Amino acid sequence: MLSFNPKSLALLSATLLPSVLASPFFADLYPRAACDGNTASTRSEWCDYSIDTDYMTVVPDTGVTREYWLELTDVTVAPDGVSRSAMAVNGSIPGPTLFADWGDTVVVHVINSLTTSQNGTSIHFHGIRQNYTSDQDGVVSITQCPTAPGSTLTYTWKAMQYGSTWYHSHFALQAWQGIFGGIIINGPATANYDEDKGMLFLNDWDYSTVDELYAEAEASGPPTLDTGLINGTNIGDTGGYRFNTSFVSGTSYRMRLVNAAVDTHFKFSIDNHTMQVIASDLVPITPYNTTVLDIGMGQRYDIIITADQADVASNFWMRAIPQSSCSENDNSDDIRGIIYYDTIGTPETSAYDYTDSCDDETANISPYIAKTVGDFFNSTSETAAVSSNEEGLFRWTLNSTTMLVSWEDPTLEQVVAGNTTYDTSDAVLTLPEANVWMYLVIETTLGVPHPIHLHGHDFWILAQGTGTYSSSVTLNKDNPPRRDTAMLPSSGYLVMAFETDNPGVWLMHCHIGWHTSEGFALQFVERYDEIVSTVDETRLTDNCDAWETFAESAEIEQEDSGV
Ligand SMILES: *[C@@H]1O[C@H](CO)[C@@H](O)[C@H](O)[C@H]1NC(C)=O
Ligand SMILES: *[C@@H]1O[C@H](CO)[C@@H](O)[C@H](O)[C@H]1NC(C)=O
Ligand SMILES: *[C@@H]1O[C@H](CO)[C@@H](O)[C@H](O)[C@H]1NC(C)=O
Ligand SMILES: *[C@@H]1O[C@H](CO)[C@@H](O)[C@H](O)[C@H]1NC(C)=O
Ligand SMILES: *[C@@H]1O[C@H](CO)[C@@H](O)[C@H](O)[C@H]1NC(C)=O
Ligand SMILES: *[C@@H]1O[C@H](CO)[C@@H](O)[C@H](O)[C@H]1NC(C)=O
Ligand SMILES: *[C@@H]1O[C@H](CO)[C@@H](O)[C@H](O)[C@H]1NC(C)=O
Ligand SMILES: *[C@@H]1O[C@H](CO)[C@@H](O)[C@H](O)[C@H]1NC(C)=O
Ligand SMILES: *[C@@H]1O[C@H](CO)[C@@H](O)[C@H](O)[C@H]1NC(C)=O
Ligand SMILES: *[C@@H]1O[C@H](CO)[C@@H](O)[C@H](O)[C@H]1NC(C)=O
Ligand SMILES: [Cu+2]
Repeated sequence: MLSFNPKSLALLSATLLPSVLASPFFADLYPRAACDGNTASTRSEWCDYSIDTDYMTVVPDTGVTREYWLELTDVTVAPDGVSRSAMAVNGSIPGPTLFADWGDTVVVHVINSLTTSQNGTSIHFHGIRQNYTSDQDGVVSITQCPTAPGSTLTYTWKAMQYGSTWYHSHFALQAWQGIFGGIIINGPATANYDEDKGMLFLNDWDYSTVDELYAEAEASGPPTLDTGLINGTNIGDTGGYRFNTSFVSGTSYRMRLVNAAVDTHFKFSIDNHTMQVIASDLVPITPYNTTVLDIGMGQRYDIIITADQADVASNFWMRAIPQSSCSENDNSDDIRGIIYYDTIGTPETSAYDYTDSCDDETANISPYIAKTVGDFFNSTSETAAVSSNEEGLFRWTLNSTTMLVSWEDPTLEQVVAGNTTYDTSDAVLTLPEANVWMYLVIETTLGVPHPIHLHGHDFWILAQGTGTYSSSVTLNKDNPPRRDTAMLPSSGYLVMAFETDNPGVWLMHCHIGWHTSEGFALQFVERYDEIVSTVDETRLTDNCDAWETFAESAEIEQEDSGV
């Protein structure tokens, strides 16, 4: 194979041509190593690889390890001027962004210093495939015990995909107390852009903590939240400031959107600008243009915006608009940021028209690396519903089962112990057969949409619609959208497919925080016989031992689903 190293060429030209230093390529914000595989005008390239490489089967071996330390603490914050208690990673919400190159090994040491709240923790790397590394998936009760206050747990995984995602706590409602941050894995892209603006988090936010709100959520239904944040900031009654970023006319910018809300579906837009969408979750797609983008909880979109509106105005609103079809927010019209060309001021621009809805972008999405879905080897369906438990608290069910798993007894530990039976409330589906297609239909007759997230796999969306699913519904098997989070429409169905190509224990759940805690989840025990050999047993056991010692002495009670 002809090998050509653009990095050495770039360095050579840089020494010869100082003007190159001012080019957008060098203006990229991020530390890069191994493979500086592209420039503003060659984003499809990546050293010996490219956007045409089938990243699902081929991964560069960079030999590089990226090591991070993340410390979780109890904090008091005032992201919009209003002060409340929260939790943060290294003191900030969002926490620090983790950077890697495609093919790097990522090592993250998570230090639990939540000594005031006495909360356990775990960190999940959302959408990361965890190929044969289920024990690094960071889900309490499933792949690990909670990490006790005062303890540290190290996660190690290979960056087999590239693009934008996030890490977040997978312990109780802690992700929405502020324990989250971005992950950027550098790689090729399906369209060119000049500069990378990095992560852009969309959050809902309340002046009560999520733990306080949960009491209301499970007793009387989802609470109306006070407001929302764009990348951790907004204006409130007593202060704050708006997220803002400057544009240079003619330059194109990449932004990496994440919906990190507990219970809000957003439509995102920038007045008078068009967004070119290049990836959905960690999947590069054939680019398409839109002015209003639907983003469900847990979903990500990589967008490119060309600064081509300087003659219209200097200041434009960026908007994250909660959709009232899904949930209520008291500050729906004012979750905004500012894009400015010259000097910052208050924008006077108006919003694009939209119809309130919690739609998915499915119809627009065509994965760039095309795949055909094979016929199913196994298939099943699950009906989502809600009922009240003995205490009169809401619990979500899938085929009448609400997940109830124990922090101190993770499924992986049961598998390591050789256990082959599970309690009904573990909500386990076993997938013993290797490399076959599983189809799963999720249905609901209730008028509530749910963002469904699967761990350890990207899944293919074979069908998604309203009404009752029947065999007359056409399944799209010819390169349908694939991603890790998709909407189950209200009073409708979602038909997902995935290959049993990753031994492990994998959670599937609704990404609405209240619903996860209320048991809207199931787990796949995939290729049981091969799981044990993928587990670092000492790490698993030591972390559980520390948790048990702590939980006993602090008399910790688990009141939620366990995930
Ligand atoms: C996933 O891991 C398995 C086992 O180590 C390996 O055979 C396979 O090649 C890996 N997949 C990719 C895409 O690297
Ligand atoms: C986070 O804080 C720890 C110390 O608590 C520090 O060692 C580490 O470098 C910080 N990490 C990042 C990514 O800033
Ligand atoms: C975690 O900390 C919060 C805030 O102090 C508290 O309300 C909650 O009960 C704690 N949760 C657990 C499970 O320890
Ligand atoms: C959003 O916040 C993260 C974390 O602080 C930061 O890395 C990123 O640059 C910010 N995004 C933008 C677009 O400024
Ligand atoms: C713009 O953002 C900066 C922080 O990056 C902040 O200090 C400033 O107040 C913001 N401007 C407005 C008008 O909100
Ligand atoms: C989308 O917008 C970009 C940038 O404005 C433009 O270059 C491209 O041709 C547009 N693509 C489509 C499919 O309209
Ligand atoms: C800016 O956007 C608004 C709302 O979509 C539209 O009415 C207006 O015509 C646009 N202005 C220009 C100059 O394109
Ligand atoms: C759930 O119930 C449906 C309808 O009774 C049934 O067809 C399906 O097999 C059940 N799924 C599981 C995993 O038991
Ligand atoms: C094995 O599973 C059964 C049923 O869920 C449970 O009662 C038992 O405690 C488990 N044993 C171990 C060692 O996890
Ligand atoms: C098929 O899937 C069901 C779960 O829906 C599981 O119980 C069964 O073991 C699977 N069978 C095979 C052969 O994979
Ligand atoms: Cu839900």
